[in-house]
Order: sequence, then C-alpha cells, then structure tokens
Amino acid sequence: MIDFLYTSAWGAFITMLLFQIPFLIVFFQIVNKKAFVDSEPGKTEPDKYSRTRYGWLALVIGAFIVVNVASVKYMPTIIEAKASMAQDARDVSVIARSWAFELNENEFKVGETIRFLAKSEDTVHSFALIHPDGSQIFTMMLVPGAGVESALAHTFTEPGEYTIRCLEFCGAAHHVMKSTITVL
Ligand SMILES: [Cu+2]
Repeated sequence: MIDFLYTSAWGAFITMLLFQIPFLIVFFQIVNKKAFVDSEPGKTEPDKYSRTRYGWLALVIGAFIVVNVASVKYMPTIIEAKASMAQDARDVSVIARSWAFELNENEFKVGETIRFLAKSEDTVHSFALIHPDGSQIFTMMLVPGAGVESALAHTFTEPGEYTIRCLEFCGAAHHVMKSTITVL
C-alpha cells in the first residue's frame, strides 16, 4: 500500500485527494449552512433553489474529477518518475558538492534513457537538467545524509549541449555551480 502511494501516479493523486477532502467537507458544510439554514438577508425560499444548487455542485465536482484524472499522466513529474523506474535505463551517478557536479559519464546518444542517481556530499543542492534551448527539463532536490540517492530519468531525444545547474541557493559560488552533458 505504501509502495503504491509512493511510486505510482495514482498513489500521488489519491494522497492529494486525502489531504483535500477534510477542507472540502468543511467548505461544503459552510456553503450548506449559509444556503439552507441561514437564508438572511435575502429571505429566499431555499427549497426553490436546492435543485439548481446541487446540480451545479455535482457539475463542478464532476469537472474537477474528470480534469484531474485525465491530466494526471501528463504531469512532467509523473512522466519522469515513470521513466526512472524503466528497466532499460542506464544509471549515471552524480555527486554534488560546493560548488561542482561530478558525473561518472557526461556523453550520451540520442534515444538513450539515462537514470541520474544524485546525492549531495555537503549541503542542500539541486540537480536541474536544462535543454540546449534553455528550458528546464526537471530539477530534483539533493539533501545531504538522505541515505538514498535522488533518482530521475530522462530520455534524450535531441542532440546538443545540455546544462546541469544547482537551483537551491547553496552559498557564495552557487551561481557558478554547473556542468554540461553532450548528447550526440
Ligand atoms: Cu546551489
């Protein structure tokens, strides 16, 4: 059960819902009380409107669920998390320390799925992979002493020079903490 919550997209979605449900219950209770118990100052007859209200409510909840369920698999983090469990991924180890990255490999081929296993040796850093066009592909936080490496995988579909940057402020030379990856 715990594995399911941690490792699958649906687990993440269910966890999010569990955190939201208490707030939703309180919210709807307040709405309900406002509408049906305390009808001041409009003095409208609540019965007349209840059908429309519940109809709307059902529509909104329905739309919320449909949109969330339909979009969950397109979330970048979910896509990367799935890729990081891919069987055919090649593992590359990354050590982050103030203020440099040490990769055991930094030349890959187009089409390769690389699983980056990264850890920090001193303070909190991050490992951000940046596309040659400047857009960020992902970032993951590296906490020293975490015990396990942070892992994310990416399938390189375009050749070029990719940049790795630290996106967690980690001291005086944080801005120069970067490295490059070449994809052929
Ligand atoms: Cu930094």
